Amino acid sequence: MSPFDLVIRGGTVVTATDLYAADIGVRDGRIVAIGEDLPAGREELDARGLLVLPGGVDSHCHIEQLAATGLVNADTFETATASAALGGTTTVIPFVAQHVGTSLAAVAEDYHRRAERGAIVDYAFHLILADPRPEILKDELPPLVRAGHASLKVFLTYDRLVIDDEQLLDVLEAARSHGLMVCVHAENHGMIRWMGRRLVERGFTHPRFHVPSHPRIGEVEAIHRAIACAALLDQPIMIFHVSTAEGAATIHRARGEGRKVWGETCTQYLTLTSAELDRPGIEGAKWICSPPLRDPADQEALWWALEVGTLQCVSSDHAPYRMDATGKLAKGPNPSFKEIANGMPGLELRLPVLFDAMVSRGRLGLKKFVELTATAPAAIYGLHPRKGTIAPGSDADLVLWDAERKVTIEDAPRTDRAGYTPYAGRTVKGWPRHVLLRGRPIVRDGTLLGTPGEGRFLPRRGGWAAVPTGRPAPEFDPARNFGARLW
Ligand code: DUC
Ligand code: ZN
Ligand code: ZN
Repeated sequence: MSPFDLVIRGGTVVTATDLYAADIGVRDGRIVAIGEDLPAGREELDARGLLVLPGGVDSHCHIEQLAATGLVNADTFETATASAALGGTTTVIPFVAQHVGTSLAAVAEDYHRRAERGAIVDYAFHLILADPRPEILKDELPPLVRAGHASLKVFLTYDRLVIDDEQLLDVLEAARSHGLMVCVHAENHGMIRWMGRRLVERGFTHPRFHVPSHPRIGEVEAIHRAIACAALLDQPIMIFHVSTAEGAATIHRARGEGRKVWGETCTQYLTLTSAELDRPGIEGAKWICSPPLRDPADQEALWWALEVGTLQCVSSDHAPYRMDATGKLAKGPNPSFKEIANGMPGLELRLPVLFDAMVSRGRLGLKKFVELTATAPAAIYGLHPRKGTIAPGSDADLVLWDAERKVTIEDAPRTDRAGYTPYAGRTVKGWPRHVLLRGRPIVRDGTLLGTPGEGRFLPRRGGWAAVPTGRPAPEFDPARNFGARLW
């Protein structure tokens, strides 16, 4: 009788710290052995010529989420997590999205129900607090923490989601008392409204004007304010989707001062620029997201911030809307940029596009790729070592990755329901071939085998993890200047 249900044989194992040839033995969905020439398993998977990576952890994606505008993302838990699986992601952290006047507990129950039915990969949730009134924080939050929720999200912009500084402090205080991480969408609401109104009044309505309507300094101001509020209470925070060099520099300085602040950017901010929005007609709407895509100089600064540990995660911020009346064009065929839903699909292509930019093109290398896309998000959000690494005892969530395969990305059909991808036409090198979730193949040779309902909720304990902060960060060096507009 074999000691293993499955042996993955002959691959090159990659973790955030190591790269070596080994077989992996799996039993009851977990890794139980890593070594040379393991005995035969009941089943075998040939990994020769392939990298064996931990399944991706996408710690920021919007799935089947009702926006404050009344629109729902184009996909469902089934289609979104199918696209995650096909792209090598085996854990997602989407949102339970409270709106003003609603009960957080009831909303959480609703998202749980839909995820239980549809999810093909494992999942946790961040709880969005749009209405952190006392009874929500005092009565509804504690049972949710006991049920395994360990992170919150707040918005410093967006009508009907924005909270003010006092509310932010209330949330930070509640988070502190339960040991929760607080994730922040950090942009200055007043600046965005003021700029947007003036641009539209003057007839600047084309999608390209979305970019100046979210001023760079507005990101800096809000990041700084969030860090200051968190520092007042000594509460850890995560700044989501950092888009500018100055935003990264703000986090860099705060970390240098010992603040408990972490930072994330997304594949699109590293690989696309605001030039995408500058297309004829309404086409640029496909690339409208917030914060907006920025400049090549920002990309350089973000890569640098990832390299030195100022930012720790690269997520997708998957938020797909179709280019029709159900999504981007809900306000008519020729809307102003203010009327276009924010967001783009990204769950499926987060890893392939990033692998190409980061590993195939020789930027930060394989181990760092694993760290940013799996290990660090798992650690920061309390899922490590069950998720995000390859080690005895970890879930056998594994991606057998073909580092040589070249793929030219096409618009459609893709598994998510956006109907387009922001990366169409790009040729990338490196693509997932097989994907295992707890030892079961959910993708084999690029074909989806996973079934809806197979994904499991991952309860987490409050008490944010002792997160590896990486190498001591060097001084931020304005002389490198990353192009131009530091301030
Ligand atoms: N911005 C967000 O804050 N959320 C979803 C998508 C987007 O563009
Ligand atoms: Zn956001
Ligand atoms: Zn988001």
